[in-house]
Amino acid sequence: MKENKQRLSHYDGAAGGWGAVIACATQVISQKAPVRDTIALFKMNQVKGFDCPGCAWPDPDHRSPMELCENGVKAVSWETTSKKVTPEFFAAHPVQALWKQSDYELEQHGRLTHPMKYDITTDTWQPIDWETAFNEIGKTLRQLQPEQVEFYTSGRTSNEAAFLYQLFAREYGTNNFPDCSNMCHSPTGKGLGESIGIGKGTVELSDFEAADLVICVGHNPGTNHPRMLATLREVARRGGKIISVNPLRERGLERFSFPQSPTDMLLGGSTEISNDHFQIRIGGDAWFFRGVMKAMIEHDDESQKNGTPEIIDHGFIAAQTLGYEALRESIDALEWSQIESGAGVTREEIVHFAEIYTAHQKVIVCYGLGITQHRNGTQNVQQLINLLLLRGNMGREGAGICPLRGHSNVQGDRSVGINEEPSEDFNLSLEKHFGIKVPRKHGHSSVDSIRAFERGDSRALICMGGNLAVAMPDPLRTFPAIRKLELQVHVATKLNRSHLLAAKNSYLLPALGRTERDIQQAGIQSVTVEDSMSMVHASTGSLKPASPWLMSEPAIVAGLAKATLPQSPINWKALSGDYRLIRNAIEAVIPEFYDYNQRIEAPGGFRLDNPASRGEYRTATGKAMFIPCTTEAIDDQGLPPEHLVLATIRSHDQYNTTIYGMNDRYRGVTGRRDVVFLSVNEARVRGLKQGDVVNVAALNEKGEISEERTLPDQTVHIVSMAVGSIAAYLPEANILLSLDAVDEQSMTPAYKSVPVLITRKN
Ligand SMILES: Nc1nc2c(c(=O)[nH]1)N[C@H]1C(S)=C(S)[C@@H](COP(=O)(O)OP(=O)(O)OC[C@H]3O[C@@H](n4cnc5c(=O)[nH]c(N)nc54)[C@H](O)[C@@H]3O)O[C@H]1N2
Ligand SMILES: Nc1nc2c(c(=O)[nH]1)N[C@H]1C(S)=C(S)[C@@H](COP(=O)(O)OP(=O)(O)OC[C@H]3O[C@@H](n4cnc5c(=O)[nH]c(N)nc54)[C@H](O)[C@@H]3O)O[C@H]1N2
Ligand SMILES: [Mo]
Repeated sequence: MKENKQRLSHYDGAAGGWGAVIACATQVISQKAPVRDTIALFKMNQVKGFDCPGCAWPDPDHRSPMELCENGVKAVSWETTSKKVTPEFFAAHPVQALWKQSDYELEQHGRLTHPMKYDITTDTWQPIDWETAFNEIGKTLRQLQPEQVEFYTSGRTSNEAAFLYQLFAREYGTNNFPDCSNMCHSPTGKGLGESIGIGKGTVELSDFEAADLVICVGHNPGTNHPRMLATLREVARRGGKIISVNPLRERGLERFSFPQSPTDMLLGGSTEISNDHFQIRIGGDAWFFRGVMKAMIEHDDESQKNGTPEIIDHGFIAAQTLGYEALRESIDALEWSQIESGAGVTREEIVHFAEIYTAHQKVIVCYGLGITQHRNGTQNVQQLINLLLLRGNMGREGAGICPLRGHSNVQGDRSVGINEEPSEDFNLSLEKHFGIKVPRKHGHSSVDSIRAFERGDSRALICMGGNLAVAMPDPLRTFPAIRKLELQVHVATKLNRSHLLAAKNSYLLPALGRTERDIQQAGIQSVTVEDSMSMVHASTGSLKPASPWLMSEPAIVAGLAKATLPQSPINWKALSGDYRLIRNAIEAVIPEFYDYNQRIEAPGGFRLDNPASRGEYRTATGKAMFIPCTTEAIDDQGLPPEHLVLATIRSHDQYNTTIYGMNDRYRGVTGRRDVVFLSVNEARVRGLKQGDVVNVAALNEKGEISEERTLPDQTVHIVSMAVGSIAAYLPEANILLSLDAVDEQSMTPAYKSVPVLITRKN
């Protein structure tokens, strides 16, 4: 990017609108995606089309002719690009040379076209035929112990591919399933599971039509779930209230111009989404929500004395919950001064939030990574549930919890068995249906797997998509740990840095994308995915594959399984030849998927059973549980007073580790990513102003600067930001993160609360 194109400014337009339309067109053109393929966009998220690989927000029942959004267009044109990474490309670019390129440049080379094997003597990837690749991988896997192998899944994998993948790994003999959900919503699975008996959200789209208050905590829908803005717009237009809790003021949550509304587009109209914003400090959520509950309890005590209507729903609590007394005790023990400094907002603001909350009858709490990616991620999630339970906002229409999940099928992958701790029911069911033995020992999550590589306990990595090395914290530990492996297999659509850590036996296997036609023995195939609201629906690709040598993910898994397990009683060829048979098998093993093939025929698919949404709590006690908070996001004992807490965040032009472009439109950043976000006050006390250049250094547990973990040369961008807080982009800022800073309950890294010091660069 040229220097003169770099700009840091203030964006005061609405989210969406013409900016989104222009960005769509620019993206399609820059990817050289043929116009014919771009028309495919119109089929995205339509009844017979393919599911958008962009996000996991559900499709409305009444689809507009073009149910797409700016970031969906980016995700699709990224996949349908006509640029190619061929064997000739690899011959001309040794791995060492590719390593010097940025993550942005690596993926910009285009789609992988051939199966490749790394050749250590020439330091290049060289073509190999599929059969030889499968046989060599199978042979190496047979020489290893199953417990030494890690089977990673990134959340674009379909239910069909994921089910076959876990079946293969379990028949082989391991539960080592590191998964991208370990990096985002494992605290949701764990926290909601303990609190309400199901590790998923409880609301559906129709609940947003009934809710009178929607609380948005720690998520950024304008960028990460843009189609959600259309839902929030409807809530706002019919008089529902939306409030947000976020250290940053995110434009998408303030004002939205709907690209599919002629009035908005032609007359420059827009809808105010949220006007009440609670700017808590990074890592302050558990303090803030305990403060809100304290204010409610105090107010309720007064009401009881004065005989005015109760603030807390004691009837609901007595009938449907357990643990209220313990929660109350833990909250009574807190001083307001502690709460104010932990949350970074005043008691008055907290009381104001409690008043808004208690003035509404049907409340949905939405949340994202601002809640989960902390040392207390699981307990953060549980504080949101406590808040809802205090007023019976669970198990009824218009109320409940709504985690904004990440990858478009991350929730489905977990539903069909990508789980390092499977239940005994699931194990027995797999054994019975397939006549195999599966392991009982629990396996590794993502953080465990990297630690096992480091120790030398695990020696092989199979990746079903994703960019594990770059997505994980702590490249100083993660990269060398992966580089020493004996076997790496990457099933991918595009080249990324994880592939460049190749060492001994490394294979790069190119897969069909979701937009592409998948023809198997039984004809054209559909796959299925599950969105954030437990809706399961079909996705059918229609475009010509990027290369004739691509294989579908189910076919690749079947090929690996056959070559690794020659004695397997499972008919892998039949399963991968007809995905209806895979769905029959899923149905046989997991009863919630009954009549699977029939039910996906319905427009929009079907909803998996969600007992908590009808007030049935399948917890150990059969009741919804109040769970107090015992861990804090930040332990500031020993930290220097001038420290800041840093969150890593996504720009508008990126999808996780995939960088589409250098702009972050709604935050006023153009042409660059070497930026830190800081409030005017935090800048002033450090003698800094807009455009100054700083170094950011991570602090270790003792509060000492870690010289190696430094992010140099970041330009200060002054924005509306909470006290004590600073933000920078992933993955560049991952150098600051420690593989040891995790939520111990879910093993999710604390990507959003890293203690740092900043110093001016002279
Ligand atoms: N276009 C696009 N779409 C995506 C993705 C993408 O990268 N690009 N990624 C996908 C994936 S895998 C996921 S998991 C989701 C992620 O979607 P989100 O959950 O929205 O993730 P982030 O952008 O990382 O962070 C969300 C917000 O958390 C706020 N935040 C930071 N720290 C705190 C805190 O301590 N407390 C509170 N309350 N808020 C805080 C930040 O200011 C930011 O607004 O999006 C999915 N969709
Ligand atoms: N610092 C910091 N780090 C983070 C986060 C954070 O907030 N802060 N967020 C974390 C989160 S929420 C997540 S989910 C992880 C993401 O971790 P991953 O899911 O591992 O990473 P992605 O960047 O989504 O993966 C991109 C790669 O996926 C491959 N790919 C894309 N589509 C397909 C497909 O259809 N099939 C196959 N086989 N491959 C495909 C391409 O090769 C592409 O290069 O990152 C985590 N890392
Ligand atoms: Mo994610």
